[in-house]
Amino acid sequence: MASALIALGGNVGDVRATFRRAIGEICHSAQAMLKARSSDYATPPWGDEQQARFINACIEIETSLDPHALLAELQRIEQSFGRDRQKERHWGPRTLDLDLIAYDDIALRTPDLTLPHPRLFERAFVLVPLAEIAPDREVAGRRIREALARLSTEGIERLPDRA
Ligand code: PH2
Ligand code: MG
Ligand code: MG
Repeated sequence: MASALIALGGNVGDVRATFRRAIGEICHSAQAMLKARSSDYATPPWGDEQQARFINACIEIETSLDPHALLAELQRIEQSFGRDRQKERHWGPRTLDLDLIAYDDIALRTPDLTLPHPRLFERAFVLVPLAEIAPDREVAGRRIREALARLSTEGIERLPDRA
């Protein structure tokens, strides 16, 4: 079994309900066990600022799928929640985004998958939830909590748990 870190994001629809269902689906279909789940966070839109704020969260799973099989499964789940890559704009609004951030200590670069995620260290909306569940994990030789300390977390708000 391998440990995978997955970032969740979205800003269309009832994103928190989508997260809950998507996490169930990931565990079911990715032959995975949920090891940790962060809180949900409201975050200012990054990249394209003319859109609604996002909800973001991170999970850690243990999975027996290899990285490419896991990615395919995550993309299938995105589609089942209404994602259509043909119609959306880069960094634009979306119902559900599932990004594979890290998979054990594997480093790889292929056309469809780079590990660890190449923009992790620029994105407080990923590092804040990740630091909640894995502050001491090292990714690409950097400790998550130390990477986060270099970024502004302005506008990021932890949301209270939902019943
Ligand atoms: N995802 C994007 C573009 N911008 N901004 C925030 N705050 N959170 C996201 O998940 C996000 C984003 C496209 O994937
Ligand atoms: Mg993304
Ligand atoms: Mg994505």
